[in-house]
Amino acid sequence: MDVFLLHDEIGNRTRLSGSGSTKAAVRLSAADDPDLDGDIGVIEALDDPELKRPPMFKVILLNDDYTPMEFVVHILENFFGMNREKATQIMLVVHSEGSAVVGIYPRDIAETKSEQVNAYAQENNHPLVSTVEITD
Ligand code: TYC
Repeated sequence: MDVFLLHDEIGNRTRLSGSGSTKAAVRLSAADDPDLDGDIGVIEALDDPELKRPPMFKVILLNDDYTPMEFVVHILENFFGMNREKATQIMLVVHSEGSAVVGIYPRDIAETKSEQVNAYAQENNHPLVSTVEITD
């Protein structure tokens, strides 16, 4: 349930329920207060504490001395949807910096991708490893 604040012209604030996220002008009726009949108030939607965004997780690719560059590019194309140019650029970042974030996903997807990459590298006898970390 969303919560709203109704601001009337004399500074009173009333909590209301409803949905939406923008402010709206409302014409106050005599039922609210005869003195304010016809006046304009403003409804402000508050953040709903029950609707927090889920945490997101980074998949991080680690450098090593043995995995062929072309295999890393293949991984980035096939598991992370990068085109050849982007995959090559990110592979070179991992190679020179030691690691790079290659995707950000909800926890289950990040963990599944990381596990799939690690299993695929092992099947192909390469030491390539990815890890998962929560975003800041
Ligand atoms: N450092 C590897 C090499 O020189 C290439 C490499 C890049 C390996 C990225 C892993 O995640 C990696 N062949």
